[in-house]
Amino acid sequence: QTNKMAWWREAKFGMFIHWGLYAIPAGVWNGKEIPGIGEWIMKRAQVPIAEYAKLAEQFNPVRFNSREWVEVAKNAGMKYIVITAKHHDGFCMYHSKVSKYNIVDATPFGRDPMKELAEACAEAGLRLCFYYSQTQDWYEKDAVGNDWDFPNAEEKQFERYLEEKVKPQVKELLTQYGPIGLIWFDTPMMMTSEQSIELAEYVRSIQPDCIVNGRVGNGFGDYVCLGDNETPATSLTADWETCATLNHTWGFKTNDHDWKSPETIIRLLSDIVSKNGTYLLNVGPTAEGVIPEPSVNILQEVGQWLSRNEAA
Ligand code: JFZ
Repeated sequence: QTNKMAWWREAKFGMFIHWGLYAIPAGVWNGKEIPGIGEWIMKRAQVPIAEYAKLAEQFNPVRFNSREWVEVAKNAGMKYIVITAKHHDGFCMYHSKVSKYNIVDATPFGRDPMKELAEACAEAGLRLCFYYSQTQDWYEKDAVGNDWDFPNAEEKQFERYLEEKVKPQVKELLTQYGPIGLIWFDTPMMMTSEQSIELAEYVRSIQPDCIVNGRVGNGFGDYVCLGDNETPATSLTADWETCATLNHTWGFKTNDHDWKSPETIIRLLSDIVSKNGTYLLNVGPTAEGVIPEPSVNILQEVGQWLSRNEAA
């Protein structure tokens, strides 16, 4: 346990990447602006699966370059990357045999960005980690969250979804891309203690050194996850991480231009690190596969400050 946490305790600073089909509408559905975080647009606008899935047919991020993304993270002083392998919308951003609803089989792009990122991370010495939404999956009847396509909650077999989709996909993520630093689960909601333990143990059974974050649920992760930009008043004895956005959304939104300043980010980073925490800072690439320029600029300034102060 102590051993496998060592790299993460030293890392202090990581890049969170929210990237998926939601980058296409980017906060606007049928010409209407949908309030809230961009990656929740399917739920917020109650978009039927049949309609949302059409986004896949036009997802072609030809400007995606894994080396460029890893460069941005590395130059910012970040030591690991956590990217959305599957967010709440259920669309897999990697090549899955468990679900055809994935970036290789369902888009004109046809490439597996996780393979490319795994290579680029290995070259640059960064740890690759995966975000995986284990409870909410708006593409599945048996998962949690989509009550517009699936109004009959009594028919839901959550356990079946865990066995037939979550576990097989977690296994894919832990066997197709080399060593994975951590799996970042999210919004445990109805997960029971037994289910949380089992999922965490399942990860460990495949890659014993893979860290499991706190949102696997019920306190069974390897460290505590705080909310968006939340920092405790004092240092904690437990390992902890704050995940945070640079503007007000995780997934890309065309109309969110309210960026934090580099000074603010530097202050937050210093505060978090001084309290023994880790800062997981988000970027939301566009549907073309580009990290928005304001994000790149902020991160570059943070990295320059770090190297000037030799704090990296
Ligand atoms: C969740 C997701 O719903 C969201 O889309 C994004 O991926 C984010 C990183 O995680 O949202 C949460 C969940 C929990 C808290 C905050 C945002 N929390 O505990 O403060």
